[in-house]
Amino acid sequence: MTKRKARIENSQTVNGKSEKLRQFTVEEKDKFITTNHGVRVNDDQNSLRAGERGATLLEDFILREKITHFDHERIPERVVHARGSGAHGIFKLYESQSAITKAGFLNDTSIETPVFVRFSTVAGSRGSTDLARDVRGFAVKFYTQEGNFDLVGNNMPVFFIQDAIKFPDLVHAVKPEPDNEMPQAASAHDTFWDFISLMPESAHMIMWVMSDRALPRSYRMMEGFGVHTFRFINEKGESSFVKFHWKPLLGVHAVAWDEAQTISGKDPDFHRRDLWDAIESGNYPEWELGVQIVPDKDEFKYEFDLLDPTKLIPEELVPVQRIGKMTLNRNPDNFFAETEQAAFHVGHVVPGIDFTNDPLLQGRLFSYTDTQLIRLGGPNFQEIPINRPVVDVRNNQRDGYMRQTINRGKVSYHPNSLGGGFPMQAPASEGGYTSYPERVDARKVRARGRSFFDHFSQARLFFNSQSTPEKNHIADALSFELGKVRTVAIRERMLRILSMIDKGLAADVAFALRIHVPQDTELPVNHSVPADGEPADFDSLTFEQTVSISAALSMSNTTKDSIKTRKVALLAADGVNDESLETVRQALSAAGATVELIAPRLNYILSQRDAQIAVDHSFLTASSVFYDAVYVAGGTNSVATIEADADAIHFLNEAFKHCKAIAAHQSAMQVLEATYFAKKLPVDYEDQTVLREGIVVGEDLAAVAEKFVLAISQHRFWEREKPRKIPA
Ligand code: HDE
Repeated sequence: MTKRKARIENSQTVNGKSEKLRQFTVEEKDKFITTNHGVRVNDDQNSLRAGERGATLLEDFILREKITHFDHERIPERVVHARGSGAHGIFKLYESQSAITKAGFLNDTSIETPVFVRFSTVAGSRGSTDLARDVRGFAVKFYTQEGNFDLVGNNMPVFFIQDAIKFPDLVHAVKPEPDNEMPQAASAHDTFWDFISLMPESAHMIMWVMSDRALPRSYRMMEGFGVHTFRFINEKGESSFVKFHWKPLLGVHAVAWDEAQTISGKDPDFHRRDLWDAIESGNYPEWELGVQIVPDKDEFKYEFDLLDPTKLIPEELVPVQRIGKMTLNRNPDNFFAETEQAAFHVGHVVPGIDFTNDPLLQGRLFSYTDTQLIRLGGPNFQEIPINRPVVDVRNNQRDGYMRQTINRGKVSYHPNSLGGGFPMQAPASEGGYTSYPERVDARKVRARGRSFFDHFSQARLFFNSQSTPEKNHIADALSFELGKVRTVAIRERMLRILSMIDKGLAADVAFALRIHVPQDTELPVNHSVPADGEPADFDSLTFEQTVSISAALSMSNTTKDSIKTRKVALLAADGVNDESLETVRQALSAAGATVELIAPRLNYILSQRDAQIAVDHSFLTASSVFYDAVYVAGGTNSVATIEADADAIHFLNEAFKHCKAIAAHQSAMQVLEATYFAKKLPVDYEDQTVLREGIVVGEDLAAVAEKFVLAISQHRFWEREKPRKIPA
């Protein structure tokens, strides 16, 4: 056994990172206030004054210190991904991957690797809403026994641009416009679509961002992707290409756009709260780590280029193998110290993982350290507790702002004799990182390969793979976004691009905007030129596709077998029938849902049997958009009160509009009849349990509960959205 292997095997601590963080974690219980220099403070209410009504004295070191620290509390927010939420957890491998990678944490199934994960939106500021239509960041720091590996990915498998040099342009275009700093956390404005309509390479990503993937129901219910093709290197030095995936065990689910906008006002922390609450209540979010492996020899086998970050590898061509599971099981103790100061870097790799020449990835390798230097204030950000690896750091780097480590001795250079030659270089057998010796024989050029020029085939693949409601949502999203664009020429240019993806889609959007799809206008010039000359027209750059529909791209094919952690609202008032409330509540809780009772007023309601039943929210503080489903309990008085409550009826109408499962006890039928949707549904509510389009009504409570659970597990009944549109 090599020393490297022994080092890994000897260090199987259960979340060693949390243990290490503990030494920096402070509790205040039973302690006196002190100054930053440890002097106990006798009066934290009054500054030192020249007399009770006199001026404050400069000598008041306690006041000065406190105010000065306060004045410096803010650091720059991340230039992108400013809004985010983090959590600690562990990663456990299912089966050794030693045949393809020598990375220790992917070789030994007995190791639990600590992780810290940060989810984020991209465009908005730190305080912006979680529910913006946007890409979500999905950044994972693995604290492995060979150093930190950061998988800095997104919830979409492709990106807008092919070359890092366009990133500042993309971000400038999507961020609030520079003259008036509007709009916040939104892509629905002229500069974004101006840029996109001139960048045909963004077509595929635009399909993803206009789809419901951009509106996750929860961070816990979204996929993650490494986006770029990376390399795995095994012990023999052999390389294979790898794409990383995170597959959520709860399935991939989204909210409706109208719902997202309401949530943004009623609870802009919706995703943050959801993640926090799930972990606090022991519902630990889980994802499986998946890999798509392409042997080195197959580099040129596909119609797309593996190095092009606007392309994915359809799972039909290369299946995703699930190799391990990540569980998030601890909330941070301090948002700033951990989540805000976490510094991810796509260049943090460990032996066994290497880069490819994807030009976007190559640019990222520069950007991430650079940005931490300004954001965290200097070159020692790796010493901040959340960023420290769990293994020792030894080198000859010294000094700089806020240096923590006290390096002993005279020697800070290598080679040296005065320090005995230490620290010394590690041979590969001892875990020293060696780069894959890829052969490069080329001329320096500023150009892209012709294999990067098919911009529409995979956009079409994505669109064609969607269910009808998903396609409708894409058309609606584009109509909304382009509807917010003021410059007509930009709308027209976008329609021309859409017509290259799908004529029907372009026609739908054109109809909503009441303009024609331009037929004869030239497509935007491709601003990049292939290495071998001028780009031909786009049609001749469309390569024949081997896959025309990919099931994995549609969220309608996701796991729908559980209601675990789903939030269900029970509506009731005084006089509620005890059984009709409790039977359904118990069935939902037993199936893993979180159930909350909502009533006209807070605190409690009195049931038919005179029991005091605790109320979680009133209609004033609750909203249907916080729930996945809603149930109306029975009982004459309760039903009469709910029926007469406009907020309760709005609650139900809105839940219907957002295509959620709705259930009621037969005796609460009159409440449903007071809604808009009762008139719209061709449902026969005779005395039987009905499950149609997600509406369950019945006398038999066990049957109602069972069908309701089934309906909630379907997530949404999108089919009812268009034909049964109601005002709400
Ligand atoms: Fe990032 N990106 N990015 N990015 N990125 C940052 O680093 C950048 C890209 C991603 O939770 C910044 O620490 C460039 C793709 C995530 O802390 C910055 C390019 C993907 C996060 C940066 C890209 C990502 C970032 C801002 C194009 C998906 C949040 C603050 C070449 C694979 C990490 C920071 C966290 C953050 C640069 C494109 C994911 C400025 C130059 C593609 C999840 O360094």
